[in-house]
Amino acid sequence: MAAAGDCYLGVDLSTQQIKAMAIDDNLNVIHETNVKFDDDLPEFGTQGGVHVHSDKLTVTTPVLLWVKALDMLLERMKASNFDFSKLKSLSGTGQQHGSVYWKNGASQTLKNMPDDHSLHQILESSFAVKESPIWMDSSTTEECQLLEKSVGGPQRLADITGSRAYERFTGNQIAKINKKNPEDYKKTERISLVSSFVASLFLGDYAAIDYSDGSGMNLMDIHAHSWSQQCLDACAPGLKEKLGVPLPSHSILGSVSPYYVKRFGFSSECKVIAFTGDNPASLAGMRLQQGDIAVSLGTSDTAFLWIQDPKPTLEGHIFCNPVDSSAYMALICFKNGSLTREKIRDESASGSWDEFAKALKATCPGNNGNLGFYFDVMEITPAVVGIHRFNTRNCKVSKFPKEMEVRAVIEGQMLAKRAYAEKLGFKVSAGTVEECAAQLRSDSKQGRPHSNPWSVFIGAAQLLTVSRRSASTPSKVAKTPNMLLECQFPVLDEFSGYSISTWNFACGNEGDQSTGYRRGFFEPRYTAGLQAALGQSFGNVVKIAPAPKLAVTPACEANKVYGPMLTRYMELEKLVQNKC
Ligand code: XUL
Repeated sequence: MAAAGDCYLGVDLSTQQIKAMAIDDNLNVIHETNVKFDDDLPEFGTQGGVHVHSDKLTVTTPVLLWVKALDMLLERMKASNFDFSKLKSLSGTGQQHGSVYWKNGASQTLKNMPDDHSLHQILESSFAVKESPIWMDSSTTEECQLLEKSVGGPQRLADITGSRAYERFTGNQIAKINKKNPEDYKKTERISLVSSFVASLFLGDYAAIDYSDGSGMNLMDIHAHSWSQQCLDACAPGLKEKLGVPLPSHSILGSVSPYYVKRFGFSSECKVIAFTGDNPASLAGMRLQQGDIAVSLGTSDTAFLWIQDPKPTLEGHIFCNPVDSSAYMALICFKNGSLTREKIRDESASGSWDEFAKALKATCPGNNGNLGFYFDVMEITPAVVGIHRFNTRNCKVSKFPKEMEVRAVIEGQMLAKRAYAEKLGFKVSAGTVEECAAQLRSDSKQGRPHSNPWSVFIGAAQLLTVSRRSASTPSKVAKTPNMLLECQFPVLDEFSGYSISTWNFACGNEGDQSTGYRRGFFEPRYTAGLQAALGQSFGNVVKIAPAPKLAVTPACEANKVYGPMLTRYMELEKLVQNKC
């Protein structure tokens, strides 16, 4: 039973910052804090939260930066008089694929943390690998080839794990560490994902990897929900023991470590619920249902959807679903997201989102046939690097005028999302635009989430047609839980590196695994907490969240422009791929 004043904590460890948000039983966000890695922990010398190595392919973050960031986060909460004793449970999310290598003996250190020391002091020598590989790394091409070969090819690997081999996927990262630094691998007693690493810090013990984030490793059999021995063997010896047994994403892992009880005043009853990946958490928090699609704009952009029958292909990924362990989600990840948009903002719009929005307004959908691919770093979807601009005659040009450049980056990014989602089987049918608008209106009246997957892509046009903003102010609109339309288009000028995250909020009904948890919802800058009475299912939990609101009416003419442009975009993409 919920008691007066109970609250729930969500923690998100993303690429550039760590954030915490607490909600109460009435959905009120009662606390928010963050620590920005570059600004608050300059001693680690990161840029955008990462170290890009001289090969330009290896990308890491010092694991002790993350530990120190958690110290700082909790100290900030304490300094602002946050009452930790009211926390009934906590959970969280992490950037996907990144890995942490706990040194032999670290488990004992975790179990006996002295409360008069910071986590950073206690864990200073607990890691076998000091620089954790993260999702931006693309240095493991060789390991990927070996893994695919060892299981019978890329499609076979996708059939087992949901994805062909990807450089950033954890199994390939582990294989690289085992190959390049075998001593470090030998010294490792446990490997965590970023999500299960933060859970471990709270638990004072190794936390299980959850099914959903575990699907981003090229190691898990997504049908059996267990490690694939064939994949493990291909990556490194003795890996099963180092990974522990994966669990459903809503598992209650135990109570918070006594360290937090003594140092910060947590209740010793406060439960730690499995943490998961940022994208799976976004799927949950946005209340996606089958037939929906969402786009998250962050350091990486992602498009994701709920699916029942997974049919893994060579593009995109299938992950276990974080809400329903018998279902799945598909995800497409684009590495050149907000940093690329910001770069163009700085170069072509005087560093101002207002100027950026004006430039969009000043140009027309389709950009008069000018189109661009903006891959500052090696892209994931597709694997291409460089900036490639084409004029209306499909000739490569080295420069666009500033306003055209602004539109080209946005149109290029949105067309890619639509193109790859269509490759996963989505279709825009005749009349979708009109249906979409009507549907959204009636959905919001009925209080159920949006249901037309194409709203967002049809809206590629809408995104660009800034003048067609709804009358609502962006902040008002974006307070609703579905960021899909709300954030995607109207607040374009506010995108400055936020990722959308959702956090699990647990409650203590251990007798009922399927229902004993809560989830909280978080979106950039605007937060809305979700909660429910103890023991309710996820569906019930999210029912009481505010209904989505229509933010933008898709422009009917948009599809006429972007339909043909999409075909052209894919043809030019082939050209760009072959030249790279
Ligand atoms: C998804 C991916 C990124 C990270 C960013 O596969 O690599 O979206 O999760 O945090």
